[in-house]
Amino acid sequence: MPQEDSHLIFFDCDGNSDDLITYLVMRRIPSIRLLGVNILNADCRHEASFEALRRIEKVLGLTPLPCGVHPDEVPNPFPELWRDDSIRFNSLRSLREVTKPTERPDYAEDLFVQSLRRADRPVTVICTGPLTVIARTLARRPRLAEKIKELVIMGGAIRVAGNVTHAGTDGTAEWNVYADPESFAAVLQTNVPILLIPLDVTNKIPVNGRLKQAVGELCATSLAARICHEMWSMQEGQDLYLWDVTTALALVRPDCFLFDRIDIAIQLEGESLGRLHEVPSSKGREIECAFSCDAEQIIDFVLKILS
Ligand code: AGV
Ligand code: CA
Repeated sequence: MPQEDSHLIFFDCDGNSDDLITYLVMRRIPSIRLLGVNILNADCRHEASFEALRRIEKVLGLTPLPCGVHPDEVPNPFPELWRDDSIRFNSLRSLREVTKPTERPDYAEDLFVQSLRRADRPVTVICTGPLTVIARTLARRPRLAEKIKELVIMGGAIRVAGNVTHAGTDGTAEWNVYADPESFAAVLQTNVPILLIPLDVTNKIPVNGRLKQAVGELCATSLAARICHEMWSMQEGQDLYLWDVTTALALVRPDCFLFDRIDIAIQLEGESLGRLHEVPSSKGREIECAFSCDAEQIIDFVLKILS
């Protein structure tokens, strides 16, 4: 594929299994040119996820890509138990044999700024965690917005229930938005094009028995499949979906999704903190939003990439 036709991508994630599997999947898609990856200390322990990412590269024989971390805590932290899973990734059978990285990661904001500046054309940013680093970068260097082609964001629950069920919340918000609502709001204030992949879509792709079995069958011949399978087995009993993988695929397989242009607003206080509201046209921030997807086709595509 000629270079101009490839997707030039920066990956901004927060280091849970789904984020790392998204990284692994993207590195196996020929039309994706990945410039670098940032890991936010949100749904993980950033040192542990950085280590796991380097181990994944090593096991799969991939050249290490520039990687940054953002060590600050987000305003509304993710559950400790979910975050600790990232420590356990490093002792999975497929990952524990390779040595841990000796180099230090970059600072997320520095890496993001450099990657955008050096890019020969505007970059698509795939965001699968809170928007902390994106918001800070754009606040300090608003002109860099011109180097962002689009933000493809996993977040929000528009016409369905949310997944934040903390005491004091009413269950309408989604975790990535809830964890740092002010950053999400700040990004809505910019004029960077946004493509949102909310729970409305990702609810259709649960990591269920059928998907686990299909990936399990690939394990005999695919190390990539083994890494995924081991992560999911370790997180057995958690209510997992292919949230972040689906988000990356909205870019390379738009044919599998139904999109709509809508206006949204974000709730910044009260028990619906972090809720995204769909508001009448021109009353909010216009975005492109996916509302539905062809789950069969998406799963088939993921299985092909992992095989
Ligand atoms: O809300 C979905 C986001 C995605 O970016 N994350 C997980 C995905 O990486 C938060 C989340 C919701 N439920 C979770 C999550 C669970 N049961 N375990 C870990 N993280
Ligand atoms: Ca995530």
